[in-house]
Order: sequence, then structure tokens, then C-alpha cells
Amino acid sequence: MKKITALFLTLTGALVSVSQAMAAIGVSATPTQLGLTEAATPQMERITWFHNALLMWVITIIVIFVTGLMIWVAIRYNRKANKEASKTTHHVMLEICWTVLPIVILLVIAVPSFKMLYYLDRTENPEMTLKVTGYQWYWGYEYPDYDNLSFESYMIPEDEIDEAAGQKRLLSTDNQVVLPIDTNIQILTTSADVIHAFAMPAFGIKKDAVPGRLNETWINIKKPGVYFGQCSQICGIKHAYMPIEIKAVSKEEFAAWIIEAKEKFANNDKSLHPMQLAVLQGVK
Ligand SMILES: [Cu+2]
Repeated sequence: MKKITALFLTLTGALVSVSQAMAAIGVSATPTQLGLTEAATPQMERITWFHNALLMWVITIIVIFVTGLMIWVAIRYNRKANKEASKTTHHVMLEICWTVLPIVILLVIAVPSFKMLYYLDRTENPEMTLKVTGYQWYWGYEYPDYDNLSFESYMIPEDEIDEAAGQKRLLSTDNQVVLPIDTNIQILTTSADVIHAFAMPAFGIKKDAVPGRLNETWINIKKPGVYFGQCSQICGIKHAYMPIEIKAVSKEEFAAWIIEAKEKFANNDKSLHPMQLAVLQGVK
């Protein structure tokens, strides 16, 4: 028994250190992860509460109740136990119960659900805006409040990934999106070709990027760090290769980055990126 406990402790210890190491190099889903990604915004905190504190209880109680009911029916009312079958067809009280009870359960879920939907929808006073455009198969970012600073962000190819530098296969990008913490950031999503979806689990956002439309959401990042997300709408052959990498920094660091980025992307070279070229030439 002692040996098993020791083994269990070693294993959990190893898992904890692995997940801590993962956290150090960026927030993304981890192998063997259970539950939702750790929240980095009040948006995700509310979603996590809704899932863990409300929905999980409701579904657990329903599953236990229905399973118990079925076992009881199978034992108590099988053919052996009931030589003479009952002729009962109606039971008014029972019918009222199984109609009213689900309605009550749905109302209990609906009230906080609607409250949250409106909270997640938009912010009254955004302090800045990030405009996101989906392309087959990369993301374009614009900062309209900072002289329309804009750049594209491509996945780093697998053979160029530098794990020592904290880069992650299929998730790291050549140009990180840098955003300040403790700021109400409005996010506008759109697309230049097909429908994509801008999703960042740690922030609790997943917004469709639809050509010809501008969708809105907002975030307020509470913890500095590097966060990973992916396109979440099947958008073509390279759907899996257009990740999102957001670096959340302090307001001072963000101000410094803006100056740097304006210079870096000043004459944002409009010559085609190899991946754009591949698209134009037809992907093999
Ligand atoms: Cu996409």
C-alpha cells in the first residue's frame, strides 16, 4: 500500500512539475489535462465557474438519478418479478413532475447563462482595439489606436521550432501579438476569404471571423504570459496550421513594444510571404 502511495505521489509530483514547466513557456492545453485551461481573464473565470460550479453538478446529479432509476426499473419491474403486468397508463402527478422539473432546471441554468452572454458580448468603454483578420492560412492583426500598426502572423514551421526558446510545435508564430494587461481590449474579427474562428482558451474567447462582417468581443487580461490558441473553424487544408500566439505584458512594456513594432513593421514589406505564394500557386 505504502509503495502504491509513494508511486502515486511521485507520479502526481512529476505531472505537477511538467505542468509548471509548461506554464513557464506558455499557456496551452497540456497532455493528460482534465478540465478547462486556467483562466487569464475575468471572462474565462466566469466561464470556468459556470462549467465547474453549475453545469457539472447538474449533469452529475441527472446522470446518477437516471442510472439509479433504470437499475431500479430493471430489477423491480422485470418479467420475473412481475408475473402479472401492470395496466397503469397515466399518472398525473408524475407527468406534472417530469414536465415542471426540467423547466426549473433549465431556468436555473438560463439565468446565469444569459447574464454571462451579455457580459462576454461587448465592453462599453474599450481602452484599445485589436482587429483580427483571418486568411487562408494565417492571421492579420491591426492596432487602429496606434497609427494602424499592422502585421501578419504565421506559424513557425516544425523544423524551425526552437524548444529551448520556449517555442511550441504547431502553436508558435513568427510575429507574436503583444497586448497590455489590465486593459479593456475590444477585439474585432473578420475574414478575407472563408470563415475562420479566433479562439484563445485561456481568455475565454472564440469568435467567428466571417468575410464581410465584423464580429466583436472583449478581454481584460489579468496575468502576463504567453498564450496559445488556434483557428477553430475548419477553413481548408491548412486549418491546423494557423495558430494564435498572444504575449500579455505590463502597460509599460506594451508602450515600449509599440515603438519597436511601428519601426519593425513601418514599411511592412508587401512582397508575398512563402505561404501566400503557395496559396496563389495552388497548394499541393
Ligand atoms: Cu482558419
